[in-house]
This record gives sequence, C-alpha cells and structure tokens, in this order.
Amino acid sequence: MPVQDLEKIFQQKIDEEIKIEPKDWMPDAYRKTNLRQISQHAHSEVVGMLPEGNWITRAPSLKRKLILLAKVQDEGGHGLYLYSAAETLGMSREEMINDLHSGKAKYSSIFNYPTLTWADIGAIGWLVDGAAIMNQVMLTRTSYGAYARAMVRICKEESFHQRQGFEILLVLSRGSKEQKEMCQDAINRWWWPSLMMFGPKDSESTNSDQSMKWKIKRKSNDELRQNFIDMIAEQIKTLGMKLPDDKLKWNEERKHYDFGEINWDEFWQVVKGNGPCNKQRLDARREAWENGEWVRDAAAAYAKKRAARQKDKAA
Ligand code: BYC
Repeated sequence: MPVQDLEKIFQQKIDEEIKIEPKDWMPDAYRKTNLRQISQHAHSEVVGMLPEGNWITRAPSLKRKLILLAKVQDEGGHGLYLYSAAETLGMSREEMINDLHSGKAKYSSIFNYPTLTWADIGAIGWLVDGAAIMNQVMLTRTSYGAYARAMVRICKEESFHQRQGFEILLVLSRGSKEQKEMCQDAINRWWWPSLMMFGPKDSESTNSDQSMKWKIKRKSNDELRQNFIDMIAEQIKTLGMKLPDDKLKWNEERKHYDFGEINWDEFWQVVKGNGPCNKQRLDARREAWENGEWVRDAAAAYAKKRAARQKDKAA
C-alpha cells in the first residue's frame, strides 16, 4: 500500500479515537516519540524507587515499613509494565537501559532531590505521586494502546500512594512542634520541584504540538500544572500548612489559583544532570545492573535448557 494511504488510515484511527496497536502501521516519528516518552516514564518509575527506598529501613513503625515497602515495589512493577509497553515499539529493554546508564535517555527531574527526613516520604506520596496521577489520568486516554492500558492499572496504584503520603503528613501536622516543622519543611522543599515535573512551559515545550496532534498528550504541560496547583492549594488547608509561594492566590476571574514564577534555570540544570543527586541516582542504577548480571545470566541459561528439553520431547 502506498505510504499516503497508510498515513490516511493512521490519521483516521487517531481522529476516530481508535487505539494504535503494535502491529499497525505508524509514522516513524510517532513510534519514536512514544518510545522516548514511554521509556523515559519507565526509567522514572525505577529511578523513583531510590529516594523512597532510602527510608525503608528507617520507617518509624512496622506498619509504615510495610506500606512503604509495598509502595516501592509497586513503582518497580510500573517500570516493568512500561518497559514491556515500550518494547512493543521495537527497542529491547537492554538498549533502553543502556540509554539510561549512558545519560542519553532522561528520567523525571524530581528524583534528583534528596529525602532528608521521614516527612519527605509523606511529601513525595502527596505531591510527587499527586503530580504523576494528574499527568497519568490523561495518559489512560493516550492514542497508543499498550501505553494507555498500562496507565489504567498504574493510576489505581498511584491513588493509594497519594493517600498514604497525605496521611503521613496529616499525622505529622497534628503532632509535636518538631513534627509540624518537619512537615512544613518537607512541603517547602518538594513543592517547586513537583511543579517542574509537568515539564517546561508550553511555549518552551518542543514536543507538545506534535504530541497533542497525535493525541499522545491530551492536555498541555501548563494546563496539567494549573490543575495540580488548584487541587493542592485546597488540600493543604486540611493539613493547616502553607505552600511556599507568596503569590499563590485564588483568581476569581480565571477560576484558578495564580502562582509565582518557577525557577526554570534550576529545572534545566537538573535535567542536564547537575541536580543534587543525579550522579548518585545513576551510579545506583548502574551498580544494580552490574550486580544483577548473574541473575539475568542464570535466567537466560534456564530458559535455554527448558527450550532444548521441550524440543527433545516434541521430537
Ligand atoms: N524531567 O517537549 P516537552 C512516578 C524533557 S514516576 C526531566 O514538554 P514532553 C513515581 C522532555 O523529555 C512518573 N525531563 O516533553 C515513581 C523533553 O526532552 P527530550 C513520571 C523533562 O515529553 C516513583 C524536554 O524536556 N511520569 O510517578 O512532550 C516514586 C522538553 O519537554 C521533564 C512520567 O514520566 C522532567 N520533569 O512532555 C513516586 C510521565 N519534563 O525527551 C512516583 C510521562 C520535560 O525531547 N511523560 N522534560 O530530550 C510525560 O507525560 C511527558 O514526557 C512530560 C514532558 C509531560 C513529562
């Protein structure tokens, strides 16, 4: 079939809200954009295990430890669904992981900040998972089928994560003077980086126009960021804490909260690898990959033996 006809069929599917599936014809740039976004999303989930994993041994009670352990495992699972979804676009998991380790592939800027106190675990659940859900609910309707389906399950788990984070902060906000201060300090440190998770302003977003046309993205970076601010500005009232932004104010005309300027220089520095923990995060991932080599080798050898046995049996 001539390429023009294939393009027409592809566009018709996008227009009619029919999901694009792995074996369908798709423009090369559509494949590449999805591969870039899904693999970077997978890397974010896996690198995102590190800041919270840091607190598993120091959680303040057995119950908190169990919850955190389950949450961190969930994030690992999200990474695995997403690597599988990305593999359907024709790149192996090993290649994707090599790109992460070499610095070629990005992962979310947010995971390059340190977790200094227990309250950070609450702030991550509430703000970081909260921002992630805002973005991922949109992605349950993304045009690439395998990505959209992975998002449905991920969103269910993320809402539990967000609630557990909020509940950690709620307990601290009703605790001693020190606990209240710890809660406020964590909110102060995680607020601006969580707004950066949505990506650059629309006017600076290089991929948005095309991704919106292909319905990979359904809402712009600024629109999602605004929705998130509106939600959190209300939720924080229950905590009796403050968001660290003097300009945060309800705008009756816009029916949204106004907010202060994001430090975009900091954002790009972190994206380029110069954040507080970038080196530590990538070193930890490389080390885990090297230490896991024997497991991968053993699994591959076992699979080979099993296949040979089955072939013998069949003969
Ligand atoms: N950090 O044109 P733009 C989780 C890059 S994990 C780093 O707007 P796009 C969790 C962007 O890649 C959930 N880089 O891009 C896990 C692009 O560079 P390239 C994480 C960023 O793709 C554990 C350039 O800037 N969620 O929930 O149209 C524990 C220009 O940007 C960032 C996802 O990964 C950033 N924040 O839109 C707890 C969601 N922002 O690639 C929680 C999936 C932008 O052209 N991803 N860049 O070299 C997306 O929805 C989109 O990729 C984004 C950016 C909205 C993030």
